[in-house]
Amino acid sequence: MLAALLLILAGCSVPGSTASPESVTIHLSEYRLDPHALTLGEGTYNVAAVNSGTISHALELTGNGIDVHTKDFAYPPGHSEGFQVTLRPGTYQFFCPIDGHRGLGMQATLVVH
Ligand SMILES: [Cu+2]
Repeated sequence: MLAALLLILAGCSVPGSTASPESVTIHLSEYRLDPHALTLGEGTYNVAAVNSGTISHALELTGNGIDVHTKDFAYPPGHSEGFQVTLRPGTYQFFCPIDGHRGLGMQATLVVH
């Protein structure tokens, strides 16, 4: 049973697979995003934003005609929100939309090719 589950999970991350979206996890803390630079292939992704910090944060992704964000523009430590996004080749920016947090370092560059 466990082996079968692992096979299913592995199948989801095969490059070029169109069966289901791949997952990307971003950790939010004061005042950074981890990872702070990402490179992905084009496709549809489930982005999870985990608040690993000690104050409220959120996540927004803009660029290449896209502007998506977590349901809440601020959610507390220990909580996770996310969104699904279809990415075409180009350059995007992840950032925390809370006033001032982006300037303090809560941003990340995403390159899609
Ligand atoms: Cu923040």
